[in-house]
Amino acid sequence: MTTETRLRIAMQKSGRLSDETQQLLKRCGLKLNVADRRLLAHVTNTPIDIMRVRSSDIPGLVMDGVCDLGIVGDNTLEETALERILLGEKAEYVKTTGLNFGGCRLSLAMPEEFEYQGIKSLDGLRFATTYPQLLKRFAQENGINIDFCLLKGSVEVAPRVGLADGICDLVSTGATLEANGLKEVEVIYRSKASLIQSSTTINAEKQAILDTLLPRIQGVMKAKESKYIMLHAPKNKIEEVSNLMPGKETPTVLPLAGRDDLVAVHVVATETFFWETMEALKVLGCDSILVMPIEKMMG
Ligand code: PRT
Repeated sequence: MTTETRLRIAMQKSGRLSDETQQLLKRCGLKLNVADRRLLAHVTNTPIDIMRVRSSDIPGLVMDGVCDLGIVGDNTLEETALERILLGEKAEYVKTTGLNFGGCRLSLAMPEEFEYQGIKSLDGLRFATTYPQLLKRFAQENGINIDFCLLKGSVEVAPRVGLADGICDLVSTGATLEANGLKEVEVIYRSKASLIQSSTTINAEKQAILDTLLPRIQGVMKAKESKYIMLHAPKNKIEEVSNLMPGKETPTVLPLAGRDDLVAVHVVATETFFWETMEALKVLGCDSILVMPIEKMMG
């Protein structure tokens, strides 16, 4: 158990996950100044330090207990865990909560002209990748032999320069593959950012900080996915209106001053609120329909 009383969180210094991670921590009420170039940023209103590092270093820092928490893509986490297991190093961590950003997939992609006829047609081929462990696991699970060459960047140029037959890389929109004359043939892993926790026991002071922080993180995530909906509805259509509302919350029905025929309906929708639902509500005689973002949520 450590004697340190400030909770330490590892996050990506700069890159695809850094802005969203910073916003998440700020929305949890943490005041942090990450404008400077320091590796360790102090949160000024809570005993928390933020360690700003490369994404690929985050899992190891948490697994070794150097940081208590980390925010990292599942792809990096799983790759590091597999590699550490192979090397006989510590690979334990607790996945505290999935976060709703950083979504992508790790895919196998081949040149456009390649005739793909199922996984077996990849047998014996060579792939350029930053994720050799996830690639090897996929090959083993599917009973094929795959060779790989390790590249830390510009993976997509490998087939064109004769370094590999195909690639195994992260994809989000697919634009990079298309721009390089490649087509996605198999998704081997789906990833999002996650909050991970060290499996090392922490002291009571740190535990108390963690107990405050975790519900806040979950609250911010829940709020991000939810919408607050307000509308005016005919009094005799309340049940039909409620049935159209996405999510599981029971609507609040309020009287409207001077109107016996109309009521105000307020509801928190936890699923996507589509234009089609708004149109269906209009058909039922609803108007003044407002859909608003929610900043924070608890309970
Ligand atoms: O630099 P550092 O060591 O911190 O890590 P990194 O090089 O992995 O950083 P970064 O910022 O590129 O990625 C951080 C994390 O963001 C990844 O580990 C994923 O969890 C997540 N993520 C989400 C992505 C993408 N989407 C993504 N599209 N990471 C990389 N890409 C790249 C991909 O490698 C390819 O080059 O984007 C390109 C493809 O994008 P599309 O939209 O054209 O398909």
